[in-house]
Amino acid sequence: MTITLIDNINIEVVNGDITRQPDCDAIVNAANAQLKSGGGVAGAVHRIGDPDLEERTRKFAPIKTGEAVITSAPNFPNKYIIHCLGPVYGKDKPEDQFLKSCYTNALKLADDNELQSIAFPAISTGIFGYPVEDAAKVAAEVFKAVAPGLTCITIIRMVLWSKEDCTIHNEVFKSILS
Ligand code: AR6
Repeated sequence: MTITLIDNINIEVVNGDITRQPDCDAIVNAANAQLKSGGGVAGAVHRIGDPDLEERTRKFAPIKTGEAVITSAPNFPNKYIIHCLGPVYGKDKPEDQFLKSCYTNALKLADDNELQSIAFPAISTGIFGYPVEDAAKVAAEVFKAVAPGLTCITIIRMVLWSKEDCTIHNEVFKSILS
């Protein structure tokens, strides 16, 4: 599904793998504080990028909840990887503010680096336990709020690993962004 926001910014929702988005300038990693390999997205990203990727992330670690850092993307077709540390649901409160910071900081980094396209996984909704529908609302609200201030980004893609999460994002994004 694609929704066109103001100023020709397209929001896309797709079912797929964040490591297989060759047409995006940057992909986002749902990272851990140490910016190392782990489960889920971080595992998939580092399996492809390491050892070079860990060499690039090392100097930024540890990062704080809600923070985002940008590195090159060794072994990927993308130019950059933006690493975000999402909140652990039930622990890092208020969770919605931390999650909002992740999306806002990642978009700002991408735009400051003059990127046109960025792909996000559903940060915090795996191992960190954030309910998918609530997390989708946070992402959509950030896209709506931040879009008018972006100068370079024209494509923001949400890449959902499961069909069910994709359906939930389609519904939430339609109601907030259409
Ligand atoms: N492409 C897109 N989405 C994916 C992929 C993939 N290849 N793999 C999983 N997902 P998670 P978090 C979905 O756990 O909750 C790690 O161990 C997944 O179904 O990757 O932010 C790190 O080291 C879920 O919907 O990230 C951290 O310690 C979403 O991506 C911790 O987990 C996020 O799941 C971060 O937890």
